[in-house]
Amino acid sequence: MSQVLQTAKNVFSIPSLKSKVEQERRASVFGMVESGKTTTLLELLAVCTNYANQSNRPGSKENFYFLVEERTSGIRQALGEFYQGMFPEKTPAGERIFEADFLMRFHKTFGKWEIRLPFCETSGEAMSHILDRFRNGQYEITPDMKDAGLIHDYILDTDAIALIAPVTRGLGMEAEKGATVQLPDVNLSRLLSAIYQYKKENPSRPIKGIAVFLTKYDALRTYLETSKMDLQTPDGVHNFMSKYFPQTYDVIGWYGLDNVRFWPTGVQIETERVIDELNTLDPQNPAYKVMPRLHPKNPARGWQIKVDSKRNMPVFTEQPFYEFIEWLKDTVMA
Ligand SMILES: Nc1nc2c(ncn2[C@@H]2O[C@H](COP(=O)(O)OP(=O)(O)O)[C@@H](O)[C@H]2O)c(=O)[nH]1
Ligand SMILES: [Mg+2]
Repeated sequence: MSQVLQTAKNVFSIPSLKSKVEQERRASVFGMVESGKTTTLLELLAVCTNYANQSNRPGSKENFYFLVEERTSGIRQALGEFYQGMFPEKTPAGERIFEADFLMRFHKTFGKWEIRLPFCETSGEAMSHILDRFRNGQYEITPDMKDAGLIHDYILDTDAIALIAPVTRGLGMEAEKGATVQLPDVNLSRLLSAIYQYKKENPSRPIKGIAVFLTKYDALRTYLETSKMDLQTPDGVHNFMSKYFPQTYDVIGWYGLDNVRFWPTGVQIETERVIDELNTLDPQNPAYKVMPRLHPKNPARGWQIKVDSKRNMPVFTEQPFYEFIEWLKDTVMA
C-alpha cells in the first residue's frame, strides 16, 4: 500500500467522481517530468479562453465553459506568467502525480456534456508504485486498497488518453535523469499497456481515442524536417515515432484504434544577437550569432516565450489545441 498516495489523497481530498451532468467523460493526460505538461495545460487554457469567447456570443445555441481545478500546482499563477512569456515553475519532483484537472463543458440544445482531463505525472515515487503494481499484473481494484479510488478514477477508468511526448527527449537533446523509469518511451509504453490490460478485463468503458502531443517541436523543427520527420505529415510522424518512441508506438498500434492523433506543438522563443566569441578574430569587428534569450524578468525560468502584444497572447502552435477540442467533442464525447 502506497503511503505516498495515501498522503496525496488526504491532502488533496480527491472526491469520488460522481457525474453531475448528463454525460461525463474522462481523458487522462500523461507525461514525464519536464515533458511539457504544464506548458501544454497553459496553451490549452489560452486556446479555451478564445474558444469560449467565440462560442458564448449572445444568442448562441451551443455554449462552451471550462474550469481548472488546481491540485499540486499553482496553475492560475502560471497562466498569468505565461502571458508574460514565462515558462511555468518546475513541478517539484517526488510525490506529485495529479497536477490539475481541466474541465470542459459543452451546452448543447439536447444536453450538457462534460469532460475532465486530469494531468498526471508519470514519474516520481507515487507513480512508480502504481507502475510497479501494474507490471506485476496487480491492477485489480479491491476495496481494501485505500488508493484504489484514485487510480481507478484517474488512470484506469478513462475514456481517452493524451500523451505528452517531447521530441527533444527522444533524440537525447536533454539530459536523461538516470533511472530507466525516466525514459519517456519506456514509461509511456508501460502505462499504455497497463491501461490496455485493465480495459481488456473491464470492457465496459473502452478507450475511444489516443492523442499524442509531440511537444517542443520548435526546438528541433529544422532538423526533423530535413530528416524525413516533418511532424506535420503522417509519414513524418510514422518515421519519428518508430525511431524515437518505438515501444509506445507499438502499443498504440496494438490498441488498433482509428482515433489516434498526433500533434506537434511548440512555443516561439525570443532570440537575441550575441557576440560569437569562437568566430571573432578581431575584437573591433566581432562576429555575431543568434541565440535564444533568457527571460529578462526571471532568468531562472529559462527561455523567454515570444508574446504577440497586439493579441496579448504568447506565440505558440494554437491550431492543434482547437483540433484537440474538436477531437474530444467528436470522438471522446460521442
Ligand atoms: N523550446 C521549447 N521548450 C519547451 C516547450 N514546452 C516546454 N519547454 C521546456 O521544457 C521545460 C519543462 O516544461 P513544463 O511544461 O514545465 O514540463 P512538465 O514538467 O511536464 O510540466 C520548460 O521549462 C521549458 O524549458 C516548448 O514548446 N518549446
Ligand atoms: Mg509541470
